Amino acid sequence: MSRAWTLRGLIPLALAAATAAAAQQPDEAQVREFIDAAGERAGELSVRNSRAQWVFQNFITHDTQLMSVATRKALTIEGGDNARRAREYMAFPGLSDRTLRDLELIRHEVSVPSPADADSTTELVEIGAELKSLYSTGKYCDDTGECATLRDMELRLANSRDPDELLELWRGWRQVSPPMRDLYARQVTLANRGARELGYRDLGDYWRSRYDMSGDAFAADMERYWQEAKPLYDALQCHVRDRLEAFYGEEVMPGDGTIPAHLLGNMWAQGWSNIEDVVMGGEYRAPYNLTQILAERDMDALDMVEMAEGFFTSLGLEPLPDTFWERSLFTRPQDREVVCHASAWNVDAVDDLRIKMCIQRTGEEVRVVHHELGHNYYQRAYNDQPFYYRGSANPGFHEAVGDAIALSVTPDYLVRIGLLDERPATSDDNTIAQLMKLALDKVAFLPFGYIMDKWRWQVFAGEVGADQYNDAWWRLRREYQGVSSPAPGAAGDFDPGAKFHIPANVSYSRYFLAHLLQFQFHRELCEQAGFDGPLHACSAYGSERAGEALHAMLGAGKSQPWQDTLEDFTGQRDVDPSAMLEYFAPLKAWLDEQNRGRQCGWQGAS
Ligand code: X8Z
Ligand code: ZN
Repeated sequence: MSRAWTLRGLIPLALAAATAAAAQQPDEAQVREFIDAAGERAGELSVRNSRAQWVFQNFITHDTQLMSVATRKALTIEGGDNARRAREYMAFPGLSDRTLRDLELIRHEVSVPSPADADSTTELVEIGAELKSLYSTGKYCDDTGECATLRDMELRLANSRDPDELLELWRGWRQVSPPMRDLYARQVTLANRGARELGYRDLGDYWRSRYDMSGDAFAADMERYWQEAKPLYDALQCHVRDRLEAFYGEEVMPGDGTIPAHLLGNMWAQGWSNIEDVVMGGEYRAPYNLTQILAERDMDALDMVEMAEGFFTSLGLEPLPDTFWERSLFTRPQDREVVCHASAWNVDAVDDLRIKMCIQRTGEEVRVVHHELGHNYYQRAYNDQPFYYRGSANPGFHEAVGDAIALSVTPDYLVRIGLLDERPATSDDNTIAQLMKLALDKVAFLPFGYIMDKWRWQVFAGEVGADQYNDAWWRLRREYQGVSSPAPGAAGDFDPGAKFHIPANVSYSRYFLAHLLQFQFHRELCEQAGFDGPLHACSAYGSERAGEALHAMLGAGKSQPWQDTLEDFTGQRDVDPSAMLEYFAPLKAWLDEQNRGRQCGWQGAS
């Protein structure tokens, strides 16, 4: 089946014929002219919007919010017009495969498409900015009137082992989201209309359709990847549940096999490494503790960023520009409201690279810093591509690069950069502890990474109305994660809104894919580096050969289907959970041993 046929096949035939009849048959050259001009205009508006968003997100006030709405609106209108036009052109016969693919990219340029009328666009964009503001300025004030930011609460939730305090923090943060619920529902209505005007069933169908295959094929692939990784997750869930019960006692556990969400050391129960001590007890020690090393060496946020940059330059990539250090935000300012959720920018789309983070001195944050620099290095590598190819091969690639690099943060690497004085002795015990620490983040994340969009797919398809948002959310949490709500919900609760990417409208399948892809990337980087040994012991640090292969992949941007880019880099054409399974194989064997005789599984499991 040719790609041209496939792309055209995405548009219902009757509709395509009607659209084609309404416009004049353009020739290839005219369509290419449109593509270039659209890229030029959208490129300009996008830089203007980046500047306004940067100011808004670094300085949240009434006025900066309005300024950000103005530029986002201009971009949404331009993007929407281009997308609708692209769709019309796609209905004509005779266009080359490349042109059809470019039109498809234009059709997907706006992440939250608006209906064509100006009032709807204004309303949609205003809702978007308001949701972001509500989330980012949200605080929880306790009975004594003391107020805490999300960052403060996350830190306490990571370290406290008092179930009452954990429950208060968990419930406290969920007070920010009920005011978002009706705004969110209205946004769903508007964005669905926008998606339909572009030829999709709803916004979920639109989001799923940007992976160089039909949206339905993508949904089936996501499920297939999940099924492949699930036995590893299930083994981890069973062991962690058992250890939590041993630690907190039966009265804190629900008794149905699920884990209450407030006990996992993370505000959303998406990564569990903060309760490593509870899970591993005193018996097994990881060979090093990065949080402790950072404290002992008195490293600050800047040192952590320099450490991450040093990894990329060791691969032969260019240092970050001076402006990166001048313009980035590394720590939370005390005197103003900012969006603290970490992000990476290329404001002028050339090399005005920046990150915006409220860095805390923990090992977990070292990973996030690498994650963000992965975005920056990607953005710079594809900056000379035409506008519509400036992006990652698929959204998962962008999220996987920095994480793949951080997988190379091994004890050997820490010795090489002088953060450990000597290589810790390796034993079976500390290998298991090292793998467990990582699995508590990477493996535990998988079902969460999956359900964030599964929930939205249901919502966007109209299967779940606003008054069922919370119930549908907890059904998925239970079914896939085996995690349950620790407190009965109240009418109007909107727990999904307490997670950044829901109010910020960032699709989340990208992170699920990235958690699998990063192990494939790591495996390839290690191969290029000539490493011979178990995957978890490899660091590609210092390998220019690995760096070259990586840079070639980054530089391709989205100039070709992601399957081709993945094949060029790794020789594989599909996301392959086996790389992650290989990495954690010793841990899986150990977990199976631990779980022998335990009753695993939970009520409501899929
Ligand atoms: O949002 C992020 C990055 C920015 S793109 C910090 N991540 C997801 C999250 O925090 O929920 C990285 C992993 C998952
Ligand atoms: Zn990211």
